Amino acid sequence: MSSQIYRSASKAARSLLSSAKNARFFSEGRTIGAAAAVSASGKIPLYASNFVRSSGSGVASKSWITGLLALPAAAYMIQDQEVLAAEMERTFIAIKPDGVQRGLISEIVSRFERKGFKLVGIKVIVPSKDFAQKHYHDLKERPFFNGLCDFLSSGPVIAMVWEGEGVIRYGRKLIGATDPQKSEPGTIRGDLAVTVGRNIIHGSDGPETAKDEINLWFKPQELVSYTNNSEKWLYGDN
Ligand code: IDP
Ligand code: MG
Repeated sequence: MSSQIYRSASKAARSLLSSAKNARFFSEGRTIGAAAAVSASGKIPLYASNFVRSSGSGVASKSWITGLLALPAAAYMIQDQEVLAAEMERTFIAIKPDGVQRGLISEIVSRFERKGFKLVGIKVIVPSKDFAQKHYHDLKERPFFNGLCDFLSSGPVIAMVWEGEGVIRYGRKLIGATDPQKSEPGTIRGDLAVTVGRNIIHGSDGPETAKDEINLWFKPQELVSYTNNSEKWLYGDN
């Protein structure tokens, strides 16, 4: 086997897997293709989603895919139905009733979108007070808890799940400090809000809360796993 083919295949696989810390298989009709990187011993040690539709529009990965196709059939595998998909980090983001009423939905969505994060779930919901109390359960001892839950349940909220490398921590950076008086200019709260009680947006503060909040607000079938065409321009090691 050509060592050049091996190098380019394993490099592509490494770069993809580095941005996909946890990976899992899933089945979907419209999936991207998957290819196996082949080790020097001829075994098949790992699979990598190549972020290219099986119809083959991906320029970036074309050379190593072509290389793999030239290998003996036993040494590679292209799967259409079952692929290894990169499972990226996800966070829960909500535009609170003040952000919705002030017409800031598109402004906020566009900041996450332009950064390069991917929207995988969105809905308009008026939470009940009971639901708001569940969402803010860790603040139940705070003096503002009751008013906060009244407020969150006072009108439509845009509930969203955003996906991308580092989205939990960086989502908080985009949002800014809890108190808009202390948020840096350039952040959502810094640019668009004035007081802590009306700071327009919520974002999960860590991996555990992200998981819990996504599960509280969304059913699994309301979230969509898909490949965005720009991913090959957003992710990659040099
Ligand atoms: P975070 O939204 O930045 O994560 P948390 O401390 O989790 O901030 O508080 C949740 C929400 O509770 C805040 O976004 C804000 O709307 C509200 N809140 C926090 N501190 C105060 C306060 O001192 N007075 C009134 N509301 C507050
Ligand atoms: Mg919080």
